[in-house]
Amino acid sequence: NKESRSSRGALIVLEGLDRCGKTTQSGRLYKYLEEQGHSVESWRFPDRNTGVGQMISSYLANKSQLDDHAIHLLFSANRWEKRSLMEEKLKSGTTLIVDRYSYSGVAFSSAKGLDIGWCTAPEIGLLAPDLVVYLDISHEKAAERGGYGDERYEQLEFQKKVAGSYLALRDSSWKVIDATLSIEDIEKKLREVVLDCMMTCHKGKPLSQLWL
Ligand code: NYM
Repeated sequence: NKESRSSRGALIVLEGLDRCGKTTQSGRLYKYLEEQGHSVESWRFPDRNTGVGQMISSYLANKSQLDDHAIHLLFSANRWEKRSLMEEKLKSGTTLIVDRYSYSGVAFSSAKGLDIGWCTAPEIGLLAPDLVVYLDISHEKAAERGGYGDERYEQLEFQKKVAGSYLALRDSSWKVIDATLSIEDIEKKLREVVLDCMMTCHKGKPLSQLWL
């Protein structure tokens, strides 16, 4: 019908420290929404499938070295190269669940000591999420979850700094969910805020841009 053709999808972003459970929750949310008959896709950044994504992947695996500014801009470029497709999907009514976005970019790079304003600049003009969900866990608790992998950044002291950066970035519009709850409880809370957001978008909330 006319209404559903003109209504857009929602841009949902999940953020949090490494091992906070984002990937598990994105997967479960995706499955749920799909089963409910929504048009939905599961995305993640970095998107390691592109040329830029492969450079990022090699950096994260410690197989290449890059200046902190250079890798920051690659992460940002990786979002820019997906921007038009993202807009197309949203406008055609598909909801996107995105595992990490610009906030990861700013939080991880500023945790290395880069200026926040400098980190934010290349993100200006990307699509603004309709909802940011922060899965909240302390760096100590996250580290207890089977330990970190071998990737760059997956270290206790660094994650502590990242947590501080996220705290500085958070605003009142973010939905913060306690990531130490059971998988099912988190899933339930997540569904609530997401369905609510999808409804708002469906009713005609316009798409907007970062970083305002
Ligand atoms: N990361 C992720 C950044 O440093 N900047 C970014 O812009 C993004 C999207 O990459 N430790 C970091 C956070 C993670 C790492 O992400 C890889 P994942 O979700 O483990 O694939």
